[in-house]
Amino acid sequence: MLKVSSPGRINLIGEHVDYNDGFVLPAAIDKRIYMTFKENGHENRCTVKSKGFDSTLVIDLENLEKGTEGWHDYVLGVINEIQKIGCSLKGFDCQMESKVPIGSGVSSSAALECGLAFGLNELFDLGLEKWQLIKIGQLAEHNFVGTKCGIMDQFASVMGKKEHSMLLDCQSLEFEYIPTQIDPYVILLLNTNVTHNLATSGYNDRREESETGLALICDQFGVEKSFRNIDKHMVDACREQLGEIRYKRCRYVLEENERVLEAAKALKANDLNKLGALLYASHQGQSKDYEVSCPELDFLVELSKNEPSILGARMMGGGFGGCTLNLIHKDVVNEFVNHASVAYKEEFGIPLSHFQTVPSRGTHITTDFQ
Ligand code: GAF
Repeated sequence: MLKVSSPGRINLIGEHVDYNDGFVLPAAIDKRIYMTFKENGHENRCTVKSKGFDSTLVIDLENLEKGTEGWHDYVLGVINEIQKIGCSLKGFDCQMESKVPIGSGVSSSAALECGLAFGLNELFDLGLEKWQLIKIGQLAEHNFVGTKCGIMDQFASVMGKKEHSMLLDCQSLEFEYIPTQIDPYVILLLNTNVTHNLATSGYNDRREESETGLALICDQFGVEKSFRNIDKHMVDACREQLGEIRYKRCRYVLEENERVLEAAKALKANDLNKLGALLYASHQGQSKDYEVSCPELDFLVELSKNEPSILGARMMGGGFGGCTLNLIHKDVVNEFVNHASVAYKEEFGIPLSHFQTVPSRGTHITTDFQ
Protein backbone atom coordinates (compact mmCIF):
# COMPACT_ATOMS: atom_id res chain seq x y z
CA MET A 1 0.00 0.00 0.00
CA LEU A 2 1.38 3.38 -1.02
CA LYS A 3 1.02 6.15 1.58
CA VAL A 4 1.41 9.82 0.79
CA SER A 5 1.51 12.87 3.04
CA SER A 6 0.77 16.22 1.43
CA PRO A 7 0.77 19.61 3.18
CA GLY A 8 -1.28 22.78 3.14
CA ARG A 9 0.64 26.03 2.98
CA ILE A 10 1.06 29.38 4.60
CA ASN A 11 2.23 32.46 2.79
CA LEU A 12 4.35 34.92 4.74
CA ILE A 13 3.75 37.63 2.19
CA GLY A 14 2.93 38.14 -1.51
CA GLU A 15 -0.82 37.77 -1.94
CA HIS A 16 -2.63 37.81 -5.29
CA VAL A 17 0.62 38.38 -7.09
CA ASP A 18 1.41 34.83 -8.19
CA TYR A 19 -0.89 35.14 -11.21
CA ASN A 20 0.56 38.59 -11.87
CA ASP A 21 4.14 37.50 -12.56
CA GLY A 22 5.05 38.35 -8.99
CA PHE A 23 7.12 37.06 -6.10
CA VAL A 24 5.72 35.13 -3.15
CA LEU A 25 7.11 33.81 0.14
CA PRO A 26 5.14 30.69 1.10
CA ALA A 27 5.99 27.55 3.08
CA ALA A 28 4.42 24.12 3.35
CA ILE A 29 2.97 23.46 6.82
CA ASP A 30 2.58 20.65 9.31
CA LYS A 31 -1.18 20.34 8.65
CA ARG A 32 -1.42 17.65 6.04
CA ILE A 33 -3.64 15.34 4.09
CA TYR A 34 -2.82 11.64 4.35
CA MET A 35 -3.68 9.39 1.42
CA THR A 36 -3.35 5.69 0.69
CA PHE A 37 -3.34 4.25 -2.82
CA LYS A 38 -3.62 0.79 -4.31
CA GLU A 39 -4.46 -0.65 -7.70
CA ASN A 40 -7.81 -2.45 -7.68
CA GLY A 41 -7.52 -4.60 -10.81
CA HIS A 42 -10.29 -2.78 -12.72
CA GLU A 43 -9.65 -1.14 -16.07
CA ASN A 44 -11.52 2.09 -15.44
CA ARG A 45 -13.26 2.03 -12.08
CA CYS A 46 -11.68 3.99 -9.24
CA THR A 47 -12.85 4.95 -5.77
CA VAL A 48 -11.70 7.83 -3.63
CA LYS A 49 -12.93 7.75 -0.06
CA SER A 50 -12.86 10.82 2.15
CA LYS A 51 -12.83 9.97 5.85
CA GLY A 52 -13.71 13.53 6.83
CA PHE A 53 -16.77 13.79 4.59
CA ASP A 54 -17.59 10.14 5.20
CA SER A 55 -18.31 9.61 1.52
CA THR A 56 -16.85 7.80 -1.46
CA LEU A 57 -16.48 9.11 -4.97
CA VAL A 58 -16.73 6.42 -7.65
CA ILE A 59 -14.97 7.35 -10.87
CA ASP A 60 -15.15 5.97 -14.39
CA LEU A 61 -11.83 6.89 -16.00
CA GLU A 62 -13.43 6.93 -19.43
CA ASN A 63 -16.17 9.30 -18.44
CA LEU A 64 -15.18 12.03 -16.01
CA GLU A 65 -18.27 13.98 -15.07
CA LYS A 66 -18.50 16.96 -12.74
CA GLY A 67 -18.77 15.83 -9.14
CA THR A 68 -21.72 16.24 -6.80
CA GLU A 69 -19.79 17.31 -3.68
CA GLY A 70 -17.33 20.18 -3.34
CA TRP A 71 -14.19 18.04 -2.99
CA HIS A 72 -14.99 15.80 -5.98
CA ASP A 73 -13.91 18.28 -8.63
CA TYR A 74 -10.39 18.59 -7.21
CA VAL A 75 -10.01 14.83 -7.55
CA LEU A 76 -11.62 14.62 -10.98
CA GLY A 77 -9.70 17.66 -12.17
CA VAL A 78 -6.36 16.07 -11.29
CA ILE A 79 -7.26 12.83 -13.06
CA ASN A 80 -8.43 14.80 -16.08
CA GLU A 81 -5.16 16.75 -16.30
CA ILE A 82 -3.06 13.60 -15.93
CA GLN A 83 -5.00 11.97 -18.77
CA LYS A 84 -4.74 15.12 -20.87
CA ILE A 85 -0.95 14.95 -20.93
CA GLY A 86 -1.19 11.43 -22.28
CA CYS A 87 -0.57 9.37 -19.13
CA SER A 88 -2.73 6.32 -18.84
CA LEU A 89 -4.27 5.37 -15.52
CA LYS A 90 -5.97 2.16 -14.39
CA GLY A 91 -8.40 1.37 -11.61
CA PHE A 92 -7.24 2.43 -8.16
CA ASP A 93 -8.64 2.88 -4.68
CA CYS A 94 -7.61 5.85 -2.62
CA GLN A 95 -8.51 6.76 0.94
CA MET A 96 -7.79 10.14 2.36
CA GLU A 97 -7.94 11.87 5.69
CA SER A 98 -7.31 15.58 5.83
CA LYS A 99 -5.93 17.48 8.80
CA VAL A 100 -5.79 20.70 6.79
CA PRO A 101 -8.59 23.02 7.91
CA ILE A 102 -10.94 23.60 4.97
CA GLY A 103 -11.84 27.10 3.78
CA SER A 104 -9.31 28.74 6.07
CA GLY A 105 -6.85 30.01 3.47
CA VAL A 106 -4.19 27.34 4.01
CA SER A 107 -4.98 25.58 0.73
CA SER A 108 -6.49 22.28 1.66
CA SER A 109 -7.23 22.09 -2.07
CA ALA A 110 -3.55 22.17 -3.11
CA ALA A 111 -2.76 19.58 -0.45
CA LEU A 112 -5.37 17.28 -2.00
CA GLU A 113 -4.46 17.94 -5.64
CA CYS A 114 -0.73 17.55 -5.09
CA GLY A 115 -1.13 14.47 -2.88
CA LEU A 116 -3.31 12.81 -5.50
CA ALA A 117 -1.07 13.72 -8.44
CA PHE A 118 2.00 12.60 -6.50
CA GLY A 119 0.35 9.32 -5.43
CA LEU A 120 -0.86 8.42 -8.93
CA ASN A 121 2.54 9.28 -10.36
CA GLU A 122 4.14 6.80 -7.95
CA LEU A 123 1.47 4.11 -8.18
CA PHE A 124 1.48 3.94 -11.97
CA ASP A 125 5.09 4.95 -12.46
CA LEU A 126 4.10 7.80 -14.75
CA GLY A 127 7.52 9.43 -14.70
CA LEU A 128 6.16 12.93 -14.08
CA GLU A 129 8.50 15.52 -12.62
CA LYS A 130 7.68 17.76 -9.69
CA TRP A 131 6.96 20.81 -11.84
CA GLN A 132 4.42 18.73 -13.77
CA LEU A 133 2.65 17.67 -10.58
CA ILE A 134 2.49 21.33 -9.57
CA LYS A 135 1.03 22.30 -12.94
CA ILE A 136 -1.50 19.43 -12.86
CA GLY A 137 -2.83 20.71 -9.54
CA GLN A 138 -3.13 24.26 -10.82
CA LEU A 139 -4.85 23.25 -14.05
CA ALA A 140 -7.26 21.00 -12.17
CA GLU A 141 -8.50 24.16 -10.44
CA HIS A 142 -8.68 26.14 -13.66
CA ASN A 143 -10.43 23.53 -15.75
CA PHE A 144 -12.57 21.49 -13.38
CA VAL A 145 -13.12 23.63 -10.28
CA GLY A 146 -13.30 27.00 -12.02
CA THR A 147 -10.82 29.02 -9.94
CA LYS A 148 -8.18 30.69 -12.08
CA CYS A 149 -5.59 30.36 -9.34
CA GLY A 150 -1.89 31.09 -9.59
CA ILE A 151 0.90 28.59 -9.01
CA MET A 152 1.85 29.41 -5.42
CA ASP A 153 -0.21 26.91 -3.44
CA GLN A 154 0.68 23.83 -5.47
CA PHE A 155 4.31 24.91 -5.64
CA ALA A 156 4.53 25.31 -1.87
CA SER A 157 2.77 22.02 -1.23
CA VAL A 158 5.08 20.01 -3.49
CA MET A 159 8.38 21.83 -2.87
CA GLY A 160 8.09 22.65 0.84
CA LYS A 161 11.13 22.12 3.06
CA LYS A 162 11.28 21.77 6.83
CA GLU A 163 12.14 25.05 8.62
CA HIS A 164 12.27 26.98 5.32
CA SER A 165 10.06 29.26 3.36
CA MET A 166 10.51 29.75 -0.37
CA LEU A 167 11.05 32.94 -2.28
CA LEU A 168 9.40 32.02 -5.56
CA ASP A 169 9.56 34.02 -8.76
CA CYS A 170 6.20 33.10 -10.25
CA GLN A 171 7.26 34.20 -13.71
CA SER A 172 10.37 32.02 -14.11
CA LEU A 173 9.54 29.53 -11.31
CA GLU A 174 13.07 30.03 -10.00
CA PHE A 175 13.10 29.87 -6.23
CA GLU A 176 15.28 30.00 -3.20
CA TYR A 177 14.79 28.30 0.17
CA ILE A 178 15.11 30.75 3.04
CA PRO A 179 15.77 29.43 6.57
CA THR A 180 12.75 30.40 8.65
CA GLN A 181 13.52 29.72 12.30
CA ILE A 182 12.07 32.69 14.06
CA ASP A 183 12.29 31.73 17.73
CA PRO A 184 11.17 33.27 20.14
CA TYR A 185 8.46 34.26 17.66
CA VAL A 186 5.99 31.81 16.19
CA ILE A 187 3.46 31.78 13.39
CA LEU A 188 -0.06 31.83 14.75
CA LEU A 189 -3.06 31.49 12.47
CA LEU A 190 -6.40 32.86 13.63
CA ASN A 191 -9.27 31.37 11.70
CA THR A 192 -12.28 33.65 11.23
CA ASN A 193 -14.39 30.60 10.41
CA VAL A 194 -16.09 32.56 7.67
CA THR A 195 -15.91 32.07 3.89
CA HIS A 196 -17.80 34.81 2.13
CA ASN A 197 -19.44 33.68 -1.05
CA LEU A 198 -17.28 36.06 -3.05
CA ALA A 199 -14.42 33.64 -2.59
CA THR A 200 -14.41 32.18 -6.13
CA SER A 201 -16.09 34.94 -8.13
CA GLY A 202 -14.17 37.67 -6.27
CA TYR A 203 -10.91 35.87 -6.92
CA ASN A 204 -11.53 35.60 -10.65
CA ASP A 205 -12.74 39.22 -10.76
CA ARG A 206 -9.52 40.44 -9.16
CA ARG A 207 -7.53 38.48 -11.68
CA GLU A 208 -9.49 39.99 -14.52
CA GLU A 209 -9.20 43.53 -13.16
CA SER A 210 -5.45 43.39 -12.71
CA GLU A 211 -4.91 41.70 -16.08
CA THR A 212 -7.00 44.15 -18.06
CA GLY A 213 -5.40 47.04 -16.18
CA LEU A 214 -1.98 45.68 -17.03
CA ALA A 215 -2.91 45.23 -20.70
CA LEU A 216 -4.00 48.83 -20.91
CA ILE A 217 -0.79 50.18 -19.35
CA CYS A 218 1.44 47.98 -21.50
CA ASP A 219 -0.43 48.99 -24.65
CA GLN A 220 -0.07 52.62 -23.74
CA PHE A 221 3.70 52.30 -23.30
CA GLY A 222 4.27 49.75 -26.06
CA VAL A 223 5.85 47.15 -23.79
CA GLU A 224 5.23 43.42 -23.60
CA LYS A 225 2.43 42.54 -21.20
CA SER A 226 3.95 41.80 -17.83
CA PHE A 227 4.00 43.50 -14.45
CA ARG A 228 7.79 43.21 -14.73
CA ASN A 229 7.71 45.78 -17.53
CA ILE A 230 5.83 48.52 -15.74
CA ASP A 231 6.43 50.78 -12.75
CA LYS A 232 4.30 52.99 -10.53
CA HIS A 233 4.86 56.08 -12.66
CA MET A 234 3.40 54.29 -15.63
CA VAL A 235 0.40 53.20 -13.58
CA ASP A 236 -0.07 56.78 -12.37
CA ALA A 237 0.15 58.07 -15.92
CA CYS A 238 -2.75 55.80 -16.95
CA ARG A 239 -4.90 56.49 -13.91
CA GLU A 240 -7.74 58.11 -15.80
CA GLN A 241 -8.05 55.45 -18.49
CA LEU A 242 -7.74 52.68 -15.92
CA GLY A 243 -10.48 54.00 -13.66
CA GLU A 244 -10.11 53.88 -9.90
CA ILE A 245 -10.58 50.14 -9.40
CA ARG A 246 -8.04 48.92 -11.93
CA TYR A 247 -5.68 51.70 -10.88
CA LYS A 248 -5.73 50.45 -7.29
CA ARG A 249 -5.33 46.81 -8.32
CA CYS A 250 -2.26 47.52 -10.46
CA ARG A 251 -0.62 49.77 -7.86
CA TYR A 252 -1.17 47.08 -5.26
CA VAL A 253 0.54 44.40 -7.36
CA LEU A 254 3.67 46.53 -7.79
CA GLU A 255 3.76 47.49 -4.12
CA GLU A 256 3.18 43.96 -2.88
CA ASN A 257 6.01 42.69 -5.07
CA GLU A 258 8.37 45.24 -3.55
CA ARG A 259 7.27 44.17 -0.10
CA VAL A 260 7.95 40.50 -0.83
CA LEU A 261 11.51 41.19 -1.90
CA GLU A 262 12.07 43.36 1.17
CA ALA A 263 10.53 40.72 3.39
CA ALA A 264 12.86 38.05 2.01
CA LYS A 265 15.82 40.31 2.80
CA ALA A 266 14.49 40.98 6.29
CA LEU A 267 14.01 37.27 6.94
CA LYS A 268 17.55 36.49 5.82
CA ALA A 269 18.87 39.24 8.11
CA ASN A 270 16.62 37.97 10.92
CA ASP A 271 15.06 41.43 11.09
CA LEU A 272 11.66 40.30 12.31
CA ASN A 273 10.53 43.82 13.22
CA LYS A 274 10.91 44.81 9.60
CA LEU A 275 9.15 41.65 8.45
CA GLY A 276 6.27 42.40 10.80
CA ALA A 277 5.90 45.95 9.51
CA LEU A 278 5.73 44.58 5.96
CA LEU A 279 2.97 42.17 6.98
CA TYR A 280 0.88 45.06 8.26
CA ALA A 281 1.52 47.05 5.09
CA SER A 282 0.54 44.05 3.00
CA HIS A 283 -2.74 43.74 4.88
CA GLN A 284 -3.49 47.38 4.35
CA GLY A 285 -2.96 46.94 0.60
CA GLN A 286 -5.10 43.83 0.43
CA SER A 287 -7.88 45.43 2.40
CA LYS A 288 -7.98 48.90 0.83
CA ASP A 289 -6.53 48.53 -2.66
CA TYR A 290 -6.99 44.95 -3.77
CA GLU A 291 -10.15 44.63 -1.64
CA VAL A 292 -9.94 40.94 -0.82
CA SER A 293 -10.33 41.27 2.95
CA CYS A 294 -13.54 41.29 4.99
CA PRO A 295 -14.64 42.84 8.30
CA GLU A 296 -13.71 39.73 10.28
CA LEU A 297 -10.12 39.69 8.97
CA ASP A 298 -9.72 43.45 9.38
CA PHE A 299 -10.97 43.19 12.94
CA LEU A 300 -8.38 40.55 13.87
CA VAL A 301 -5.53 42.46 12.27
CA GLU A 302 -6.54 45.65 14.10
CA LEU A 303 -6.78 43.74 17.36
CA SER A 304 -3.26 42.39 16.91
CA LYS A 305 -1.93 45.95 16.84
CA ASN A 306 -2.80 46.33 20.54
CA GLU A 307 -0.45 43.50 21.46
CA PRO A 308 3.16 44.74 21.50
CA SER A 309 4.47 41.19 21.26
CA ILE A 310 2.91 40.77 17.83
CA LEU A 311 5.31 42.11 15.22
CA GLY A 312 2.91 41.92 12.30
CA ALA A 313 -0.30 40.34 11.05
CA ARG A 314 -2.23 40.11 7.82
CA MET A 315 -4.93 38.18 6.04
CA MET A 316 -3.58 35.19 4.18
CA GLY A 317 -4.52 33.36 0.98
CA GLY A 318 -7.30 34.18 -1.45
CA GLY A 319 -9.19 36.24 1.13
CA PHE A 320 -12.89 37.00 1.74
CA GLY A 321 -12.52 34.93 4.92
CA GLY A 322 -10.07 32.34 6.19
CA CYS A 323 -7.14 33.08 8.46
CA THR A 324 -4.92 35.87 9.60
CA LEU A 325 -1.23 35.11 9.98
CA ASN A 326 0.36 36.60 13.11
CA LEU A 327 4.04 36.88 13.92
CA ILE A 328 3.78 36.65 17.69
CA HIS A 329 6.12 36.08 20.65
CA LYS A 330 5.62 32.54 21.92
CA ASP A 331 5.12 33.69 25.53
CA VAL A 332 1.95 35.65 24.78
CA VAL A 333 0.17 33.23 22.45
CA ASN A 334 -2.28 31.83 24.99
CA GLU A 335 -3.13 35.16 26.50
CA PHE A 336 -3.67 36.76 23.09
CA VAL A 337 -5.74 33.88 21.76
CA ASN A 338 -8.02 34.03 24.80
CA HIS A 339 -8.46 37.75 24.46
CA ALA A 340 -9.01 37.60 20.70
CA SER A 341 -11.55 34.77 21.02
CA VAL A 342 -13.68 36.75 23.46
CA ALA A 343 -13.46 39.97 21.44
CA TYR A 344 -14.21 38.19 18.14
CA LYS A 345 -17.20 36.33 19.54
CA GLU A 346 -18.56 39.54 21.00
CA GLU A 347 -18.18 41.38 17.70
CA PHE A 348 -19.39 38.74 15.22
CA GLY A 349 -21.11 36.07 17.31
CA ILE A 350 -18.85 33.42 15.74
CA PRO A 351 -16.22 31.31 17.51
CA LEU A 352 -12.61 31.95 16.57
CA SER A 353 -10.26 29.03 16.11
CA HIS A 354 -6.50 29.05 15.96
CA PHE A 355 -3.39 26.98 15.42
CA GLN A 356 0.35 27.44 15.40
CA THR A 357 2.31 26.10 12.50
CA VAL A 358 5.88 25.66 11.27
CA PRO A 359 7.40 25.37 7.79
CA SER A 360 7.44 21.70 6.87
CA ARG A 361 8.31 19.19 4.20
CA GLY A 362 6.47 19.04 0.87
CA THR A 363 4.45 16.13 -0.53
CA HIS A 364 6.21 12.81 0.05
CA ILE A 365 5.80 9.08 0.55
CA THR A 366 5.41 8.25 4.20
CA THR A 367 4.96 5.31 6.54
CA ASP A 368 3.87 7.21 9.59
CA PHE A 369 0.10 6.82 9.55
CA GLN A 370 -2.35 3.92 9.72
C1 GAF B 1 -5.28 31.33 -3.59
C2 GAF B 1 -4.71 30.90 -4.93
F1 GAF B 1 -4.89 29.55 -5.10
C3 GAF B 1 -3.23 31.25 -5.06
O1 GAF B 1 -2.79 30.95 -6.36
C4 GAF B 1 -2.98 32.72 -4.73
O2 GAF B 1 -3.37 33.55 -5.78
C5 GAF B 1 -3.67 33.10 -3.42
O3 GAF B 1 -5.04 32.73 -3.40
C6 GAF B 1 -3.60 34.57 -3.18
O4 GAF B 1 -2.28 34.97 -3.04
O5 GAF B 1 -4.72 30.61 -2.54
